[in-house]
Amino acid sequence: MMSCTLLNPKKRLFLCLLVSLAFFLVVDTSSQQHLEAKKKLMREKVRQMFYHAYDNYMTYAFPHDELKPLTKSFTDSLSELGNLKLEHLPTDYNGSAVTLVESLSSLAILGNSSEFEKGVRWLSDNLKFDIDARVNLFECNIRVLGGLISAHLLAIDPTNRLIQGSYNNQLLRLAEDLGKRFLPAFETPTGLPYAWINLKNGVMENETTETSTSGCGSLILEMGALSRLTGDPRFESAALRALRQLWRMRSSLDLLGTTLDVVTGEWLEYSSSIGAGVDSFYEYLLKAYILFGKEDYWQMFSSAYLASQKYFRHGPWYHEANMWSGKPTYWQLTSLQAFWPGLQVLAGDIAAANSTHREFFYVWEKFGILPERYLLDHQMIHPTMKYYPLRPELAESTFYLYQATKDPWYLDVGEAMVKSLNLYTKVPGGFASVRDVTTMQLEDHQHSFFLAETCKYLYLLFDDSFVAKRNYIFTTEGHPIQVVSSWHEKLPKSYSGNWTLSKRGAWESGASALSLQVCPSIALNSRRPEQHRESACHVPDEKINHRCRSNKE
Ligand code: DMJ
Repeated sequence: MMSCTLLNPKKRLFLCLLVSLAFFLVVDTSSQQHLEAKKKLMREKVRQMFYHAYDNYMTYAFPHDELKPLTKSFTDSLSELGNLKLEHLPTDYNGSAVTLVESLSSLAILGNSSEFEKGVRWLSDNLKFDIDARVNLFECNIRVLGGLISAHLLAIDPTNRLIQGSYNNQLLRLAEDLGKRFLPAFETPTGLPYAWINLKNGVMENETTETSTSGCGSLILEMGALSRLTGDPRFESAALRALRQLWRMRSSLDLLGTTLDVVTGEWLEYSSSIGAGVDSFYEYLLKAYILFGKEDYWQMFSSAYLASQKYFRHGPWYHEANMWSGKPTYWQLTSLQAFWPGLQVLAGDIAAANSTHREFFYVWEKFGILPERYLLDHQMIHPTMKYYPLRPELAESTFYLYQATKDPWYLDVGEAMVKSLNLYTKVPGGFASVRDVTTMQLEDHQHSFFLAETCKYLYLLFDDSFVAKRNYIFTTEGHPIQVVSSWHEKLPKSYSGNWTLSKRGAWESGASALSLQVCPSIALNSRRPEQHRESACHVPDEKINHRCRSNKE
């Protein structure tokens, strides 16, 4: 080959540039090919995980609610959630197939139309809610109502081709039946719903009046969607009334407590956080704004979000704080908090999301899996809450961050998580929860959210074709609901360019909900233009594309 040095300087420069360009192109193409090969391999691994969990459930637990993978038996969690002992259930009660309901949207994402259709047919013929069981409203809403609504929307979407025969809205009818059974829970002086409801008999005598912020503040996506689909406004207005009441009860710092009384409307637990008992309240404010385009949701979210950044955030960590004084209460990481970076991605606060996610992954790596609680002030695991019940939150945030940044580091995180899950939690009968992450002792329970969320988010991390095609938001239980302009009352005031484009009627054109990122600073400035408040958002990234690799960056 001719050497560059034999040519005149101009030609030499040109040739050298050409050679370097070719070199970089080859390197780039091969690293791209490497990335694609890795994604393919990983999505197959996650697919196998899903089917290992699903097939074992179908073999040993269906039509009961959840699988006990160590003993290859079942548990009826829907009624267990209601503290109802199995022996007190009606003798003909065979469970509500919660894991099947929760698996439908994942089956759709995996493209398994025949299993999806089989599930829909079975549920249409057999699922009944006329049972004397006391269930938790929040859990039943996010798992069963949300699972049914999402599967119904997927079933009627002609582009999915999930149902070959006829489908006559059976899942929607079931959802409507369940939604009506929820309504008596909202008949309180405050409009805040009871945490527990008997599906057959309504609110039971001497029912507890205590509930949590997430328990009554995370119903609007499912119940709002149910109203839009059935034309019956009662579901959405009950959930919205409860949400507004909750918001009215906030402190002057825009903080909410964790537990409250639905009859008196008084706070019972003043310690406030982004974790257990509150988490999905924040999530639903932003997602309701995206799904329904109501400015109110945005105003509530932006104020609540800024307060969370002001009073809970300490570097990348989030401690708890007293809702009245804003003073720190507990310095602990709870595993549910790991959803927060995903929410921050939706809100456009990617730099903050990145740094918090990194710390959570650090704790995951330290123990091999994420413990339920980790004491930040002592840098040690909580003495009793050492368990890991196959939770999805870190996988969820990893998926969102990869979507936002395309930084391959997040694929490595997903790969490490898949490896740990297979190493520590896979057993012949499915996937088992971990009782103690310091010994990896297992517990006989495969929660339905492992199929609804953990496997789904890991799969979407390595294969995002489902979200690339259409515009979805995911409920707190990971069930996709398509964002459609006809559900929007009016164009939101603060929106990004992509939002405007999408509003031109081309929801199908490829914009994903992730491209609808909006920033609180915009809304705040437009709300009170006279008073500029510093937003926690948009901390300028030192590196382009947010490709930070260390905490310092
Ligand atoms: C899920 O049921 C939902 O994500 C809920 O919002 C809280 N977390 C569990 C799984 O960890």
